[in-house]
Amino acid sequence: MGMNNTPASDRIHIGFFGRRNAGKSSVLNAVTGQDLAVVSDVKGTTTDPVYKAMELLPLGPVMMIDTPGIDDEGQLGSLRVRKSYQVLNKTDVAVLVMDACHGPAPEDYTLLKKIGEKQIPCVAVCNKADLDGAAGGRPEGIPESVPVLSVSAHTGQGITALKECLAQLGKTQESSRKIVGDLLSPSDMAVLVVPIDKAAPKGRLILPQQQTIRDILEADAVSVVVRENGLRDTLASLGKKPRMVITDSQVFAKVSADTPEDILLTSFSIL
Ligand SMILES: Nc1nc2c(ncn2[C@@H]2O[C@H](COP(=O)(O)OP(=O)(O)O)[C@@H](O)[C@H]2O)c(=O)[nH]1
Ligand SMILES: [Mg+2]
Repeated sequence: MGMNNTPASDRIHIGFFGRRNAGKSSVLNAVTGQDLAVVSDVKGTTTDPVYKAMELLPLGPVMMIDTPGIDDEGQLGSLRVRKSYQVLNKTDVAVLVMDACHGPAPEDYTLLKKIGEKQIPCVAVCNKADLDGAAGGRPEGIPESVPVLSVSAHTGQGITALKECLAQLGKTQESSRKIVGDLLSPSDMAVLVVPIDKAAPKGRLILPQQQTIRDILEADAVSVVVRENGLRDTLASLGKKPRMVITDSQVFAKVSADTPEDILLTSFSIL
């Protein structure tokens, strides 16, 4: 599949959040090098989240999301704030944009708390570092797990560092979604041991087994599926040594006895 037709669900979703006029749209544009989002000094210009699928090097296919301000007021404003918070449900990596001249406001801390609860990897940026009133250093009360960068959407200061940070946060997020794919190289072979006993559902495999097979295929690796009694003969007859054996934990002891020590052994439940 070409990069351009990567489905939205396979893209790392990067959401830009923050108060009105902090420079969310400007920082997003600086990171992408494109004028994707409308920049304006009129507060509340972005009224709906804006999605843009693109390639972001060195990360790969991403979905960039610009959001309305999290401090918008009035009935319409609070609707916009709600829309921004809804974007968090689809966000793999969050960027909190703050104005370095103002520092974090209560809305920023509330958002960081929500991001922490959802365990979304996050980077905070203090934007407008080019201005005289910009504070340097790390603002108080930002969780230690959140890196803080000083950037300027206008001069480009710190934007490369931000891209590298996004790539790193995106990569950890991506590998945490993989089951075994990150342990296998293309054309590696994995042998899956699936007992067909009374406990097995009729006519199908259980979801963890299906997901593991799918993940192995996505890694361009090969899966061989056998029942526990067929493992020893299968391992002996395969032309090449498999990289790993993945078994149902019910038969772990038997499978362990039948698997040579130089082949990795794990179970579906561990994965
Ligand atoms: N000096 C300076 N102004 C900026 C910077 N980034 C954004 N702005 C200005 O701040 C205002 C709000 O920017 P915008 O990106 O629309 O903010 P948003 O509401 O958070 O999306 C605009 O007038 C921008 O030109 C920056 O790095 N330096
Ligand atoms: Mg905006």
